[in-house]
Amino acid sequence: MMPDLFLEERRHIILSPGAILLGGFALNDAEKLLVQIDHLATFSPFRHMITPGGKIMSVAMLSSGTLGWVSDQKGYHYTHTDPKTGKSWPPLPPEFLALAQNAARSAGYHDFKPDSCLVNRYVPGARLTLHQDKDERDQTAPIVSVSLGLAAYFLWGGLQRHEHIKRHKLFHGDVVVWGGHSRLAFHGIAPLEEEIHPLTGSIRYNLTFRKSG
Ligand code: MD3
Ligand code: FE
Repeated sequence: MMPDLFLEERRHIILSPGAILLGGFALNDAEKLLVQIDHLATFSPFRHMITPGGKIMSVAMLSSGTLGWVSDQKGYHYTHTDPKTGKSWPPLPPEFLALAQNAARSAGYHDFKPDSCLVNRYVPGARLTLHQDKDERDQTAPIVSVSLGLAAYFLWGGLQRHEHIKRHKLFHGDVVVWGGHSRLAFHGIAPLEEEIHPLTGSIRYNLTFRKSG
């Protein structure tokens, strides 16, 4: 019999240097995470932000934590208050924080202290074009991402936009810890396919935990 330890390890895959896939890491927590997302949305509703170029994003977003990521005509930045409500972003739910810290620890980051969780909501056709995450003050901290609901193709390249793009399908419950060399890689999400997930219907959610301030 194969010891469980090895079954666990087989799900830890290095996608690229510094990027560790923890396959199914959030599966047991998924339903309570989805309840928390609905709860957060009653405080800070999902909205389609405007890119600095004036386009409406196809992905709807909200934030929680002391800082929230915002895009508007002025650019990308982090704010303490939700521009839509004028109030603080809702605090990070303890379940969110525990999951993010456990995932980071499994990937070797023992003192990950995220202050922000961006929740992205995709419907079929929604996508995220190639970009880098470089609005965070401390870029040595990893980013932890959690995929829920419909699966999507994650696309990523190198440190320059023109580099070869690889793709990997991210499924419900998958967690990826992006640190080291992968932290500033170009990445995006291909247009979501038309499918139905038993827990979320035609929706994909992605949580990204960051140390932003
Ligand atoms: C690779 N979100 O919110 S998560 C984003 O699925 C974002 O919604 C995507 O890219 C989503 O900025 C992808 C995976 C992810 C997050 C951050 C990264 C991959 C990353 C930072 C550096 C490299
Ligand atoms: Fe990103």
